[in-house]
Amino acid sequence: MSESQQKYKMQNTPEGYDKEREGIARGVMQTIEYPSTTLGNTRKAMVYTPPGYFTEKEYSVLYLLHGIGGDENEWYTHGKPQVILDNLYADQMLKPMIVVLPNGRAMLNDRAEGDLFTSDKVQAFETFESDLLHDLIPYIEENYSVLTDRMHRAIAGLSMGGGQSLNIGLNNLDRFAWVGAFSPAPNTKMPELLVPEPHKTAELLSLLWLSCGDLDSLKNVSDRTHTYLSQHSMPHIWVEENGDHDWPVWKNGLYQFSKLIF
Ligand code: FER
Repeated sequence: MSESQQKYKMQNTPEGYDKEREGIARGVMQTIEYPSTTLGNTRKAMVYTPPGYFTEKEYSVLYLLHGIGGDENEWYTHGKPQVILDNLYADQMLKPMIVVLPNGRAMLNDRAEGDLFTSDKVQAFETFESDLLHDLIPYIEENYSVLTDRMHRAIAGLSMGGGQSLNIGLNNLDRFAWVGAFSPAPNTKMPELLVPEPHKTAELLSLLWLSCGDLDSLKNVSDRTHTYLSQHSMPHIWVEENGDHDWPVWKNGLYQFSKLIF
């Protein structure tokens, strides 16, 4: 990872980056179902295949995770990642990638219903590590034309999904070379547990992205992570932007992060 990540200057997100544009090629968003050995049931995810997806080519994969109030539809409903990514393709600013939108609450009833902060529901965001590694990734690799090495696999997410991306990504560097957290939540492990060996992590990781709104009440999680990474000379991109714990920050995170990966 390059030192320049420390001095990263974010380019402004252009006007209309998240607005549907006429006359450009579009990717396809679909809901899939996969067998989960972790939970013993069938689980849903959404999958975005890019414009012109064809199976003679092999694609990188970004796993994009939702927050505590969401499920596999949350990014699609609120973030319109397919619009952001279609626009980036039209401007030739993106490497070809499939984006998988999982349900990160790995429990039998994984709908965002009732009190979302009960311990079993919070625990389910940890259980997801097994579902992702042992069930969803193998399913994607069997059913889509994708590259399967760590350099072509990224994980990013918002809030609880940001915490998951850090916890899972940094704990499985043999599987992920690109990790992004947008406003990571208190499920984020303490930094000395996330990155116990900064030199080793720095050597393996291609990008560690951390961003948060300055009005976000959870910003202490990003602050403590950024402080530790800086103290240990661990290259990463840290973006503190104007905003709250909300979609403008997360969509901007997706826009910026996706341009940098692969
Ligand atoms: C918490 C506050 C917020 C917490 C999780 C969240 C597990 C998650 C917020 C989100 O995903 O938007 O104390 O504890």
